Amino acid sequence: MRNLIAAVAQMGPIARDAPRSSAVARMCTMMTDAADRGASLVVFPELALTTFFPRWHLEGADLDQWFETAMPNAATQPLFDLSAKLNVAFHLGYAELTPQGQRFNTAIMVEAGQIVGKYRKIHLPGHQEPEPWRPFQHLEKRYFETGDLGFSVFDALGGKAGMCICNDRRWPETWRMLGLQGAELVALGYNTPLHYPPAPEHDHLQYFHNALSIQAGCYQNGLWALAAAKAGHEEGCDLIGGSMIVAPTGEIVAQALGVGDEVITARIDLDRCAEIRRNIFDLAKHREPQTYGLLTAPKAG
Ligand code: ING
Repeated sequence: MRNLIAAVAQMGPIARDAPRSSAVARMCTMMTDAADRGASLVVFPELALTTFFPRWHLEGADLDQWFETAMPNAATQPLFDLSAKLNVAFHLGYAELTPQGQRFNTAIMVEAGQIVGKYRKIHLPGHQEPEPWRPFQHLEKRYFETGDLGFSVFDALGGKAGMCICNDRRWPETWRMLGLQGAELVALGYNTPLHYPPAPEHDHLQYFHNALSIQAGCYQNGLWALAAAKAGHEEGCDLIGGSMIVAPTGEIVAQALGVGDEVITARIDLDRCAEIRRNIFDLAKHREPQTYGLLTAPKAG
């Protein structure tokens, strides 16, 4: 049995004018709480250092201020230091501005003070141009490039770990790419508004679609998921909570109750992936990729 206690640290709202230090302080408090409960990993949300800025049309310095040009940096060093002190690995989402001027919605996995995994969001939701009809914007396609690191799996926590970010979780390709590489645990963060302007008739389904996507991904690939929301009423926009830990069977083993800062934990056994991967979803034995050509064919037009 490869048991570990995993934690998901859901974060409540981050105000637009809140310094990164306050978000980091909140995360340090939750990492300490997780460590007190015996956790060896804690997962933080997508873009966890600041408010969800793609909800506004920003240009120039007003946009640049939301990005990290180095990681770790002065603002996040306390988290790296605490992680090393407590011997708790962590997953963190943030906006990355590279030295070459590229912008990505990025997540890292840090173990023993070192970055052991990095992922840049591939499925960018929202729109490129400001759309005034919307009560709030969702300009991820304007502010970020499509991730260029692919879906990768790396050694961490005594097993094989992978990451994705927010909208990625809705796409079965995300989970299958990680499953095909042997991922046993997938860490992810999300910022999901309750109101989806293009289809408001689906607003009441946001929690259901969140769980459906993650549970399906886990079951169909035989892996654990640790999903952390940025939640609550943030700068006039309600974000869903629903942070959860899901087993390879698809069962939700822990779930956040509120929409504020909240740590949930579960004892997970990475060896339980085999119950699925050696049977119903033995990918090597049962997949028929020669029939799946459409899945990777280039988009028409
Ligand atoms: N947020 C949302 C998500 O995929 C969204 C965008 C909301 C898509 C609601 C569909 C419905 O959870 C991010 N940041 O991707």
